[in-house]
Amino acid sequence: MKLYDFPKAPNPRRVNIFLSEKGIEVDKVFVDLPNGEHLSPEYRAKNPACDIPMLELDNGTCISQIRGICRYFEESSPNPPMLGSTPEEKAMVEMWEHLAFMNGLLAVADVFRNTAEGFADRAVVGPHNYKQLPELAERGSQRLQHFYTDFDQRLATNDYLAGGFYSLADITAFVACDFAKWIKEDIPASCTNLQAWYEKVAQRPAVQANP
Ligand SMILES: N[C@@H](CCC(=O)N[C@@H](CS)C(=O)NCC(=O)O)C(=O)O
Repeated sequence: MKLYDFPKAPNPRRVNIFLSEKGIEVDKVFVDLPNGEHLSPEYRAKNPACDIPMLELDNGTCISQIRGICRYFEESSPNPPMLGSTPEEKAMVEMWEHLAFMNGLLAVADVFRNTAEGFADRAVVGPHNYKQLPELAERGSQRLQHFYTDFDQRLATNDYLAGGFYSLADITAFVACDFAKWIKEDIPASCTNLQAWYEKVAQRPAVQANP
């Protein structure tokens, strides 16, 4: 089994933290993202979505998308559970992980990818080229501020995003907060619940092992 990885990027980091939480070690294949190795015919043949991370099983099956990869490991190594244990917990993890990805990580990505010079024709991850749209960067910035205030509110009455237990939802939201530092839009001082949660998650050995 091999995990195709570029550890500096936010999305692969989500899987690397998840695996560290579970104590799972996997052989890694470094993919040179800045030089476009993920767009090469060889990589594309394995993963037509042309993104990273991607898990290749020993039988040749290739799994992309972090939810797919994490689901594989959750089913094959259930402890500690990172996607919830009961039907209700599992649903809450799905819900908050999706919100964290959509409203947090993708909001930052909209700012970053629609402004950074290196992404001139690569404003959207994937096999197709899209030009940058400055309005999307502006909107991404607004959406990020709402992500901060909405998640701050959730954490006013919950220890973690899905409830009283730590999960992939927290990993995705935490990585989104760190990714926002790339665009210099850190957690606002007024979001005290979110800040306290951030500091608590930052202490976890699995997070520290994947800076
Ligand atoms: N929806 C994907 C997101 C993966 C993703 O966006 N990965 C980025 C790295 S952070 C990537 O592959 N970028 C390739 C590119 O910029 O062309 C998932 O859940 O796995």
